Amino acid sequence: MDKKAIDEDFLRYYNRTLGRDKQHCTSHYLYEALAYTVRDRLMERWKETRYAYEEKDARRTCYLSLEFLMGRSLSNAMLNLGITDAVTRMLYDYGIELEEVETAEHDAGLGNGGLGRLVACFLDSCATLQLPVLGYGLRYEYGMFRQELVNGYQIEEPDHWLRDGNPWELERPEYTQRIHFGGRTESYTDENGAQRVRWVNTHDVLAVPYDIPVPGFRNDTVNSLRLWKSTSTDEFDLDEFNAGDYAEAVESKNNAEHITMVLYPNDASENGKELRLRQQYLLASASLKDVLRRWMRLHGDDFDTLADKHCFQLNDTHPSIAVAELMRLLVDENRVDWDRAWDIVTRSMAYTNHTLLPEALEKWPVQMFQNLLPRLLEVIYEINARFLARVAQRWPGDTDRLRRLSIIEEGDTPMVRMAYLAIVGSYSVNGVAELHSQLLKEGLFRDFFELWPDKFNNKTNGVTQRRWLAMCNPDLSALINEHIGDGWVTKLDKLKGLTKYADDAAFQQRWREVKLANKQRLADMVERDCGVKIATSALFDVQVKRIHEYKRQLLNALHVIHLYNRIKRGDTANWTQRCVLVGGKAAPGYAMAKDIIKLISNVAKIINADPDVGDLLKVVFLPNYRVSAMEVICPGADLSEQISTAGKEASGTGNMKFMMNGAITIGTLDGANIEILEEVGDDNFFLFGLDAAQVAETREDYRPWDIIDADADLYAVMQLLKSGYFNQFEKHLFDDIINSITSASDPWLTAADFRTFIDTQERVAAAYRDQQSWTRMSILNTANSGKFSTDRTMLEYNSGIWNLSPVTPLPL
Ligand code: 26Q
Repeated sequence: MDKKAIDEDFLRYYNRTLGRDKQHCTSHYLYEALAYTVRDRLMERWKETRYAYEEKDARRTCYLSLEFLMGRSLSNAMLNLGITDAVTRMLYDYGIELEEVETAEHDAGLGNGGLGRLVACFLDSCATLQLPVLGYGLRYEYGMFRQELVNGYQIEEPDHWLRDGNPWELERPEYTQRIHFGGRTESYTDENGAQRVRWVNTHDVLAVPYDIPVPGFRNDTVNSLRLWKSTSTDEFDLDEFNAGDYAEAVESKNNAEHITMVLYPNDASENGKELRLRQQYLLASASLKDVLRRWMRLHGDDFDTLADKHCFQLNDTHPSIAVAELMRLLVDENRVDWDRAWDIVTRSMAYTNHTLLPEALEKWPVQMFQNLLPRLLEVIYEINARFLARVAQRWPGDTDRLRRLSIIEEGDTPMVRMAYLAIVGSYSVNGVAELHSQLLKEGLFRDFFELWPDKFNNKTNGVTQRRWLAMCNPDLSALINEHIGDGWVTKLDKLKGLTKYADDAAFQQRWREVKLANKQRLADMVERDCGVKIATSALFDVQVKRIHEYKRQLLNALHVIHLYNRIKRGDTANWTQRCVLVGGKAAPGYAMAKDIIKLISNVAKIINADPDVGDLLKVVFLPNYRVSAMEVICPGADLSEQISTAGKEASGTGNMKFMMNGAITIGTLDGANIEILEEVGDDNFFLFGLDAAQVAETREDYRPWDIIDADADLYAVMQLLKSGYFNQFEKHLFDDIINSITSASDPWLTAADFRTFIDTQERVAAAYRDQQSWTRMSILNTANSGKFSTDRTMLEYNSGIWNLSPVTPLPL
């Protein structure tokens, strides 16, 4: 672990393994040599961790998720191993900056946003808490698309992140699994005279696992993330082959490899795509078979204690076909009785919901299931029949309730409701923030709550402070350590100790200096990626997240246009310089989200070029928002925009990253904002807008035109928009946006929250002018962010759902 040993390995990899020399010193090969050097230091610990789990026969959680948004691994591994200093000094002696090497690593962008990043933070915390938690996911060849902006429009470029190889993965062909699709079912009588079903004439593909190490923080634990890649079985379709269609027969190989080719870039459901269902089933089936393989090696075909030793946590409904697949594996393939199998399933599955938007609840056409997974459809029918029989017992004659609760939605196109399958098959159903969990019980899942009140619970999200403070903000970390020690890295509540420095002028000065340096780093990135120069003296006002109407980037844009109007009419007394940064990806098929990007780009272009504006206001759309960009953005932000329509954002986690890094939130009473406000107090949070109940009430009789007519500022903003000022050569470009804001059925109530947003932003501007009091608020935000560590979240999952015991591996 010391500098000398690291140096020797690094040189050996660089010169001998990679065959490079001083002459052609590219950061990519430096990165690769360093990655191997660091990986070596994980390998033994990884093996010892596996042995320790095996030895203890530890109960474990398998976290099933279609997304793992891991970002970069090198700096995280170095931090957790405790070798960042040694590596920095080693490279320094060669005249190399660590940051240059780190940035050569491609993000592992195997997720859309919040849900995928959340589970990555969970894995970090579980390894740090020494909990036996194993991630199961898909090894997409192409991750989240790279976003480019061309003339203000989003262009999607494929993200071939594996092109230069991936030093963090280990292929494990010995654990390959065979996955079935298609075919049909037939019943037969087994040798004991029992009626059974088998699934025949299937088209099979193989799932090959790749393991990725997940190091804990300086504790010798290295957990695993296992990602499946689909490949062909190399069996030719004989009929086709005999018919002379050799090429077509070989082409079917291709189809198998397509399954894990690309991540679906939608953060709300994309309905009906068969390939997506194939992905979901491949993940569920391969992971469960992997668990049963290991189980049978240790316990034979005795499954009695399987549920005592396993929990399967379902990351949203995406992997929820696992409920039916585990039934099929137990009943059909291992001859367990239905009732005993159901007992095992319902004692091992747990489901986390991440959305309140009803349109985002996954449903699959029954017909598609019939074609692709005929046996699973039968299993689902059986689960549903038995479930509805119980409902009928409890509420005799209540056919409407049966219709509402059925896993199968009747209609012209009957559908399988995946959330209902997940709820029926799980012993725990949780939301991701207090408000969200409450609204699930009152709304979306009310009938189920009435049936099983004890299943429902809340687990408020968090983020890992290792990546989101210690790693991404080293200067602030050093300042904190100097005053309260470094205990917060594993016990985030300790940040409370900063409270007593909140009014200390010398500490405030240091705090501002760190923030300024971080703003400079962010400004450099903005200049490099957008060509816009921004002044670090300005208030950095940041909104980065997926582009979605409910997140209301539009409200932000209206505020910007309002500020522009003020500048143009000379209303600039006591002005606070402001730089508004917006970033995020739009789902490629989401036209309105793409329009919003174009609007912000056009507004930015005009404002930034207007000589009347100068440094008073700058607007930037940051392209290609991703994990590694956030690592630069959140340390440099002053103001965190969390302005969703109340009752729509399940939790949010960007809000927590900003808070931890000393940004102050302007936000609605939505998701985890409510809990952030609770922790930090209303003096240190800019609250505005309707709450969830008022939103519901306002929708009843909503007249945006009345609001616009009664508010001169909003009226002026809408006039400027309508005049085509921001789309001079592209008439009608923003008509859809204007119509949505002015529509009585605008679900997001943008106009309704305009006035209080504008007024609150004015309070923000005034507060920023008093740098002392602003710095105090900033310090108090960091100081009170302790609750939002995923260490806390994981301890709550463990005590409330998983019940795992920590396992300490033998020291090396
Ligand atoms: C579903 C079907 C087909 C294709 C795609 C999808 C799909 C993919 C991703 C549906 C939803 C997602 C992602 C949802 C998500 O990220 N939700 C966010 O989860 C965070 C972590 O809990 C919360 O903080 C956010 O509030 C929530 O929006």
